[in-house]
Amino acid sequence: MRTIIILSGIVIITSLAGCMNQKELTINQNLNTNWQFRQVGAEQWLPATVPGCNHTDLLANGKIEDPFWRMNEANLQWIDKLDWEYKTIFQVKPQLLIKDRVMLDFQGLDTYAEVSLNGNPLLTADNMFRQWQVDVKDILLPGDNELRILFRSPITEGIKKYDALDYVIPVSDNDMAKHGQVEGDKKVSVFTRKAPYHFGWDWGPRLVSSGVWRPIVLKAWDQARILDLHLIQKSVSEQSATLTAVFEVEAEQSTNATLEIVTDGQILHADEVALKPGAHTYNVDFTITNPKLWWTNGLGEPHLYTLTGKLITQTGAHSRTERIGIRTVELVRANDEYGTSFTFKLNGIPVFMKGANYIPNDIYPTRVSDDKYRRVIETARTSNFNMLRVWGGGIYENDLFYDLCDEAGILVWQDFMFACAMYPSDKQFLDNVRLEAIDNVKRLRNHPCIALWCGNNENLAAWLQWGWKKQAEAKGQAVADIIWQGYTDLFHHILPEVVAEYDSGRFYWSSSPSTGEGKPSDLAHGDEHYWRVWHGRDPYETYADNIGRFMSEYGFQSFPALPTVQEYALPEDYGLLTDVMKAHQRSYIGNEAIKQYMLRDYQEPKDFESFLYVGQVLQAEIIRFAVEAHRRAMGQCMGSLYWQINDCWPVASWSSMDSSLRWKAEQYFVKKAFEPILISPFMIDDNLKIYLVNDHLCTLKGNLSLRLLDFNGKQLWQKTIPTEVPANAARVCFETQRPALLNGLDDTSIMLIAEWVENDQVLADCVYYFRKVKDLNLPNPEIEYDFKKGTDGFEITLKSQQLAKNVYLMIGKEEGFFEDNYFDLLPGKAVTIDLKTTMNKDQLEQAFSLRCLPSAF
Ligand code: BMA
Repeated sequence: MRTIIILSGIVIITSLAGCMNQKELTINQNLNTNWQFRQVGAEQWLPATVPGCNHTDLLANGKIEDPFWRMNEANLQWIDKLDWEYKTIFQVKPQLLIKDRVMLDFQGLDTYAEVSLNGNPLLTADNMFRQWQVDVKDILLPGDNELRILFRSPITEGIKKYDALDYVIPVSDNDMAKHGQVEGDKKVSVFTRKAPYHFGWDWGPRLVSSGVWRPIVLKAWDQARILDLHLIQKSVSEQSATLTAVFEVEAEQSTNATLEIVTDGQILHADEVALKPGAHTYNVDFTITNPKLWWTNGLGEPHLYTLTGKLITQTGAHSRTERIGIRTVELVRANDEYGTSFTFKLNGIPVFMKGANYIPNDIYPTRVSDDKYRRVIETARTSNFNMLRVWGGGIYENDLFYDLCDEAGILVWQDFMFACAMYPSDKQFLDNVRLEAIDNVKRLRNHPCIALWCGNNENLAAWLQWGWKKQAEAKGQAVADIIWQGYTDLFHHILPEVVAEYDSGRFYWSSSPSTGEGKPSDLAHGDEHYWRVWHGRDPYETYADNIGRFMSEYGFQSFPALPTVQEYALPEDYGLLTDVMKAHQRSYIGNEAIKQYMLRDYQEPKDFESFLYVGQVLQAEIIRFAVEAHRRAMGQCMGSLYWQINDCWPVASWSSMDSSLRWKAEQYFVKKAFEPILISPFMIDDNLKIYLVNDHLCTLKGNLSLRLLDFNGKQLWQKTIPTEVPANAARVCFETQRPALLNGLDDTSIMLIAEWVENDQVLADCVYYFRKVKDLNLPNPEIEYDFKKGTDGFEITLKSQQLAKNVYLMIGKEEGFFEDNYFDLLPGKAVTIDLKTTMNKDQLEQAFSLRCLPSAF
């Protein structure tokens, strides 16, 4: 390879390539129109949408009812037992037909697919997560071309594989085989490389769909094309970042070409290369001077560079554009006083990870709009997240998801798609997964948001800690051995090898939770899923005593708000134990668990609607308690990802935002609990400590103001404490004994207001109560409010002479977003809340209502 020009920094240069003819070498044609589908054997073809799936096509044709409505899901279990056919007729653009090479690129076929073009068998696919490319130059016709895809039933195919084994692979009850009316209740999900959550989960329906779930594109080119562009950051200093662009180029025959790296229309570097026939890689080194770093949300700007890799030959050019962030991410696992750290360092700085687990946004991922993706990531950003975990029971997300995380400064903990199950151990399965991993690692590795690759979700925990290993051994050591062999092959060899080869430098973690390869989780060494609260029914206060090095899962359920419940239920279904409510609650411990926890802290709500409201407040308080406990332990603990930000259908679940993207109380509470400055009072054995957590990278210097007020606003005690909190640290700033502080005051009707004040500005605050809500003497206040037109809606000013606990502002089914909600309105203090909405004032006055906690009992 001969270097023509060596440059650092962005300067305009004229290369030889600039003089060449730059006609586009490639042409693409998206085959997304004119599709039809039918059940195999049926006469009639019906219109279909591609990308899409058989369920959404049946729905669009009026052949099935809305799967989310009441108990319809149960009636749709026949669909996955059948085979389905899709076809389209397309004409090829003439300029495409004359190209040297023409490929069909199938970016996602779900799952067992047999593809033919003009009657010629083209492809047999068996993995939803892989991409398939097939040469079609010799098969394409000048006029009409017919593409047909036969999708075999994932259940029937799964049963064949299940029956072929002489042992049963352990799989959790998230595979709801019985509910899916599968013969013999066989849990077949693990045999098929298909989104695990399609087979059911403890927050999702069982709707096992089939179809073309990502685009099919005809790709044609002359001479050569860029198959892939990998941008590797080699070193970074304030002065410069050195990078290598690895061009993967497929060439028809030996030819000379120029490879350029271009940004903002300016060439950063150009190399002349001799292309060899076939697919090969060519490295181009380049430098960016004075690089702007990529930072996570809250720490700085997530600066992105848009870089185009250009391949220029004598006859034309092909380019590919990628966005990168200049940053370093390390996962530091070092021995320390607590065990082994689990600390993400961004650009050399240890950063406490704040965020949640993320599941697919719909049981039918193809109908999730770009706008929905935007709103979910915007929720994460405005809720002060800096990390999302793409959990292993869903899908490797669409490019847009990662683009949005790049832009929002949100790191992604990326699981490979394996969850709560053991998997087949045979070579064919493992080879298939290896190719799946390569496809997805290559697709995602340029994104600065990707922080870590993780092998699986809870498979190791299930094997070692849920008793699966023992159960397998009871069937014979050979059975246990073969299952474990499959596990180690996959998670200790194949996946880490793929990461090392295709994305070297990014951390691989074999299982979440664990303390390392093959080692069960404990609080001192790895990441932790803490489920004694909810699944174990332990009091939520135990969060404070069970803090691991990185809390990658913990959660508590609530129902969605009434307008979302109305999307799946009729008034006659309202009740915890009605069939419809039970069908939209998939956790085995059910709706009673919510009630059980509720009655520990609250009186019994007077009706269903009040139950929904109190349930949301309960969930919010519990998760706030957990987040604060984790953040107070900053240093020992360096991450808190609650389970789960979103939903894939309307359901009672652990989500903080429901499937219609309505924020639950939890979302508002975590937003506050994840603020860069947190005040967190914590009482243990009558000893009250007030912590300040500072996520900023500079020392906090100001006053901690403490006041005791009664519920009518009378001040009973006050103290101002000049305080400093070092950068990136948590500190106890005040400590007292409860009896000394309360000094005989009635603790059922007082609260502590804590504020962090810098230069007369309140930068953080909190309200602390000394008793559980059911023991408080809450007033039944009158809340005055008025609306003023704001920029994107209205400003609502609220005021009450007495404490109004957990004020809940509502607009029924109308579209709108309250900037804050479920908050405590302090006596005598006016608060203004922004409501983003397109409603006019009359409509708002019609739709608006509010309530606070005592009205629920
Ligand atoms: C976790 C997850 C999910 C599950 C959630 C709630 O362990 O990994 O499998 O949905 O718990 O039970």
